[in-house]
Amino acid sequence: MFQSPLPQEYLGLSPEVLHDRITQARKVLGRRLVILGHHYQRDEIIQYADYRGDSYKLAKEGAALADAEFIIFCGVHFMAESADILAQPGQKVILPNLSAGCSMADMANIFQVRACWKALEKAGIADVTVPVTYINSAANLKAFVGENGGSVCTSSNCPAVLKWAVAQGEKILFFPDQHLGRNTALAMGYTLEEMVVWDPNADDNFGGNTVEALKAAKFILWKGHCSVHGRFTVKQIELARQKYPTVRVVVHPECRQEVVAAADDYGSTEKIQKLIRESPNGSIWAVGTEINQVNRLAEEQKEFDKIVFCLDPIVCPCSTMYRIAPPFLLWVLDNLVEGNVVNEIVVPDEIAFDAIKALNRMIEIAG
Ligand code: CIZ
Ligand code: SF4
Repeated sequence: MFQSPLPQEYLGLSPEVLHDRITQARKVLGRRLVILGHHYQRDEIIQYADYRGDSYKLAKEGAALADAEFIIFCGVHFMAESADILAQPGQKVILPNLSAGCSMADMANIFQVRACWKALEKAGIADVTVPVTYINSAANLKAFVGENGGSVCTSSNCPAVLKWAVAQGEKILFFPDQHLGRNTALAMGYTLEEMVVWDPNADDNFGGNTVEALKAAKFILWKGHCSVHGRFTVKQIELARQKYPTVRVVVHPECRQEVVAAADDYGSTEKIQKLIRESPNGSIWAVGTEINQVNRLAEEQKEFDKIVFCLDPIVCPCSTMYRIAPPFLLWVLDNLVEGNVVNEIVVPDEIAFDAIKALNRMIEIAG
């Protein structure tokens, strides 16, 4: 989405002035406001978060705070959309910078997904296929899934959702992240031979597959990926093990299959945090996820003599998360103080109607 430039007065403010003014505006707004911060946000933003978490936990937390009129979501666009869908009537969800998107979510759009579904219909397999979308997707894809009997999943509950899905139909169409789909299906005991990749940019009408291959597959995995998690390699894991023989390696399931296989464990941001926090004093952790979360865990766990470091020696922030910068936060807050709501994320009712079905299905399956 397009973000217009910030007014001149917000450019060049010192970190101290930004901090004072943000703090003051939050005081003025009091309990009318809640600020949510995703684990991948930088320290200069996360310090203001009333709640921290993954996208789903934050969306639920915002909605549970019925007295909060304004929810400022410091995260990326699809997260603010989910928060709006789950919000109470009257709550307004605000994304401080509209250009904070997610490159993975952008790898599947509704036209491509509809075209894929049409091809599955042509192949005679759409009616036995259950669509599952990762929460990292636009609201209209969640609506598509809701309309077609499928479910949303997160990186925490993907195994439970896929287990449900295989009981519902013969095949799963999983988008937009091929890696989360593949890693989870492999952990469930399925083999690579039972999976095909759907390339939305293929020259043919069948995502680069033959109709026979689509008919034979159990999982049709959308060719999408996360550019941050795609950076982690098996080589980095080997180097970490050489340097620290007792290291435990944990990576996110958006990493490639061979990286997940070479790690000791894998999981969502919430799981990574839990594993490290609950490990014995003195543990050493190499982590394959976004750098801001890893650095914060490293800092927090120092007092327990734990060493926590990122597998990628070249710093790898999520560049779209990074677009939520303090001047943008101050600008939306100042506007709220003056009675203006800027950057509100509103999912149209006709989309929210079906998207909520897919989100509620996930909640029924996985809580
Ligand atoms: O759902 C989220 O917040 C994402 C994108 C990742 C995770 O593992 O929590
Ligand atoms: Fe999207 Fe990857 Fe950034 Fe997560 S880390 S918001 S999947 S680009």
